[in-house]
Amino acid sequence: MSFPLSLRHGATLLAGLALSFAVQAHEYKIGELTVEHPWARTTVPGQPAGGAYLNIENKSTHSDKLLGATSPAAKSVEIHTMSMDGNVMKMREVGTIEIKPSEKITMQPGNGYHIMLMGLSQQLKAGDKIPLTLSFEKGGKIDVMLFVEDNNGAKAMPMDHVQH
Ligand SMILES: [Cu+2]
Repeated sequence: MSFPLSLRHGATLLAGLALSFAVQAHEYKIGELTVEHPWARTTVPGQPAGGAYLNIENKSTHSDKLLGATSPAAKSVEIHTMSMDGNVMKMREVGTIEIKPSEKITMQPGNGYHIMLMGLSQQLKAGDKIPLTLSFEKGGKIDVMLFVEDNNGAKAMPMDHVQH
């Protein structure tokens, strides 16, 4: 499923991202996989879904695959991608992400991959820490903590994932 998203909002989100990286950084290593700075955007009261972002680096000589994720804070967790289709930004569920040897996957609001927390059981507030378990084909399960961070983009488009 996809729906149009204005470019102007994408630019606002990127500005928010730059700020959030300056605030905090944390990372997790399992084997040759490194998960950097998992974080989630704040949500407004009643918002059913939220976006989460992290970077995954594969330092091994073989490919691995992110198969999915779970969180006690969400009914389900999906992996999505956003891309440009002419002047329109579209998003769709991708299911899995392959990470090739020496490749680094970066997630950010407004472009490329992101993680969707569907059916949130709570409002995500700045400063909250939300557990997330990532499942990799070869690397197995990695437990990380999403740091909930406020950013201007979250306020600019609070409903962006409601229509999935
Ligand atoms: Cu999405």
